Amino acid sequence: MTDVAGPASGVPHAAHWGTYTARTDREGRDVADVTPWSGDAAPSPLLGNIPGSVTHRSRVARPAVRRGWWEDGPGPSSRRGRDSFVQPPWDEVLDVLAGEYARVVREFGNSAIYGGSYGWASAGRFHHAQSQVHRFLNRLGGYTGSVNSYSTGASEVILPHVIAPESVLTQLATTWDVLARECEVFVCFGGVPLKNTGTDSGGSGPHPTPAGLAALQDAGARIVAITPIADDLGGAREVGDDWFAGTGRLDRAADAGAAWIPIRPGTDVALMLALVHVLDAEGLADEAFLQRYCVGAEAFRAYVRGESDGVAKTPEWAARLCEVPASRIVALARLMAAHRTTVTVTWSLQRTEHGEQPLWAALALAAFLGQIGLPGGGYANGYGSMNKPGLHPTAFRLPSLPQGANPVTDFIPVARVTDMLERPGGTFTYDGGTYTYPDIRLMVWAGGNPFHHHQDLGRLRRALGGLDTLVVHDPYWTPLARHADVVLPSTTSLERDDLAGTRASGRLGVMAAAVPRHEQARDDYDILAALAERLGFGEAFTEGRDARQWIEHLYDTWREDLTRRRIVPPGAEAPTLPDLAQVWEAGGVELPTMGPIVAFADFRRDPSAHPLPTPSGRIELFSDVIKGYDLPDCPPHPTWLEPTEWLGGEGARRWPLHLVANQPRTRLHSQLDHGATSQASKVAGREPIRLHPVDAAARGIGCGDVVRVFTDRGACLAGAVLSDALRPGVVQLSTGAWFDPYDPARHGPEAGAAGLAEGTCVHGNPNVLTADRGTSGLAQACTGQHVLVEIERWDGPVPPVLAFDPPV
Ligand code: PGD
Repeated sequence: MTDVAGPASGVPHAAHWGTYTARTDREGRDVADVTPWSGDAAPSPLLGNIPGSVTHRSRVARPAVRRGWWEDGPGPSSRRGRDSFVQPPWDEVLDVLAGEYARVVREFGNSAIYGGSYGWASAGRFHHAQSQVHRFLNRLGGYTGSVNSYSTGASEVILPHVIAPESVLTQLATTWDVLARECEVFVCFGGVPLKNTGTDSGGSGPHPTPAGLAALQDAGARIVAITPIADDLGGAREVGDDWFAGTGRLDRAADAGAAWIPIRPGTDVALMLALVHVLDAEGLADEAFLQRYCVGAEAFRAYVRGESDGVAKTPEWAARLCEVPASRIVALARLMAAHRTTVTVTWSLQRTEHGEQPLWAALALAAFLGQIGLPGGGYANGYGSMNKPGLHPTAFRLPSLPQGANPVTDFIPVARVTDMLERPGGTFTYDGGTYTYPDIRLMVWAGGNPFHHHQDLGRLRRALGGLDTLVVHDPYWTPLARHADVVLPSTTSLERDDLAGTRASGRLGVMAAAVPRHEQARDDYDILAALAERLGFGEAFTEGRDARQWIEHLYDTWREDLTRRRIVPPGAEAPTLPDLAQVWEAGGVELPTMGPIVAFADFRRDPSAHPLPTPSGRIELFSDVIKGYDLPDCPPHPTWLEPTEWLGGEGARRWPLHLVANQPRTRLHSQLDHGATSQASKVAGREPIRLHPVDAAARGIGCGDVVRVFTDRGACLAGAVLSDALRPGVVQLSTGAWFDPYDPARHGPEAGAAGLAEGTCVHGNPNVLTADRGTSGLAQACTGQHVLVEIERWDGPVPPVLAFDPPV
């Protein structure tokens, strides 16, 4: 494979956000510039974060151990995140850490190790950090793991009960070519935010979504973006009721465009129910579809009509909640019923309290329209949420590292991590079961950053204090690494060979090492192999292979399975694949992809021959299974449930602004926040927060001001940007600014003297504000998207951002 590139040469490489050629600097130690892959029509701007990232000052140069842990041994400590670090040699650190793994297993059992290690890490089929850790821990005898993701935690649990697994909805969504040809009305709850479509986990190839959406617009489809933020769909604008009131066939030339319905955040379910109410009341519901393809339509209809709870879900009822005029709701329902209509919901809507409901209510709406399974009509999930839905995927699985089996049965829904630490022995419900939180003593994290992804960071910080040991593998001094006891410097993907790929991209790409390893950084694989050796299962972990031999092994066995043994999905032909040397030479290999897809077409054609994988085999608008769970916060049919934090509730008197903490447009999550693209977006060195000019004026805030954003749970500083793309009362602060808690000793006492509380994130991380509560007792998923806040101009001394300055 690769010898590290010389200064002028470029090597093929890939990130979750795209395929590119990396050229190194004169010394060959860092990436000087990147050139997007020629096959990518819409390269992600996130590529701009890569140059300079390998040797950035925030790299972990050598192993580091928290002084208190090194000197006093493992145990609970309030010093995590505040202590200094020592830097013993690798071997010494590995010896002591292996001893600690052995101690915890001996004294408390394997379930006392939390190894969920949630996170995106970097692209790569072999060096995938989480897979490596799981393989290691399984060979150690197991660990407490996590289920589901922060991205789609609610979808992953509710959708299999009511239509199909989340992966089916996203992998096998109707493709953009079919939509452009057939779809007349595209109603998108959450819009189609193209900023998210640069990314897919594993290493994206082409990015066809912008062109797909443009083709739909060019074909004259009426696109309706229902979101508090207009630029969730580029070019969307507020329009009058007459825009929706077209009858007969749309005049594609005259009526094309995107309409913005600036809904009050968190109230989409009310709007969806009212749309169903109109369809039902006006005889526009497709009764034959409901009869043939659904169960539970009558119970759900009784709820919509108000027969079961005394409240009819009329447009007037909904208008009071979602602040969309009743006349507009009626016009939209009629428009949808008259045309080939797709209803789609972005993932962000389910990352809220009761996040199961918008998914289910949108499904019910699509079912009442009766177009599920028709080309260009029906129900979808996640257009605009990633570089996945609407693409032509490959039918073949990709090579991956075998992780082995985990003998420990304890687990948590991934976003319950703080609860678990706070309440060992306490119980929680999840998808119909009641489970007990284990007593965790050692936590290991590789390739993830809970100080980015988790909610209520103050609570998380306190909860981490109860551990005996926190181990973090990361290339960078992330906020999690700063809170760790043992920090192991990982290589970045640019320092190692690997293969990249996602099924949606239909490509397996080469990730060739571009530069040598930084300082004392090691591959996660080598670190874990060295620990495994010390713990007596080195051979079981490595199977006698080094990294290069593993990549060859994974590729060769995968190729053998597909080509010679012809283990391929039904209906797919075995592909022809070159050997690895040829793939390396070519920089990658294209895989055959599926043709145009119409989601649920087989089911529509013959629901008996192609039943859905739900208990009834049909779409469930009422679920007996969920009824049996008897959950107050997840009733057995789609239901409007008032969230704890929304602008129509009591809390809004004190916290009058609804903050949307969405995905950033300038980086992936918290990755490479120090990169050029991300840094260029900062305002006064902080994360930009967008406010409507009216809300800003009411608070005396001007563009570029530093503001303090606060709730009862915590506060952060951010840089103000005024924008009328937001509905008044709504503010937007993306996730991913590295958590930088104010500490007078580090940041200087002046801001504290002016009233800035310790722990305030001086950089603008919204997860100091968000509540750590699950979506419901069903999925217990992340609800970080929404929080009520207040904002004031910060006139005191502004502390420096120190998040990227290493603690040693
Ligand atoms: P990343 O910033 O991608 O965030 O949360 P996640 O933890 O995945 O973290 C990946 C880490 O991996 C980085 O620190 C990076 O340096 C490290 N890394 C990269 N390569 C390697 C490697 O080879 N080895 C090792 N050991 N480390 C590596 C993302 C999560 O956040 C997600 S998916 C979503 S969708 C959620 N969204 C929201 C939201 O909408 N709103 C809020 N408020 N909060 C959210 N959090 C969630």
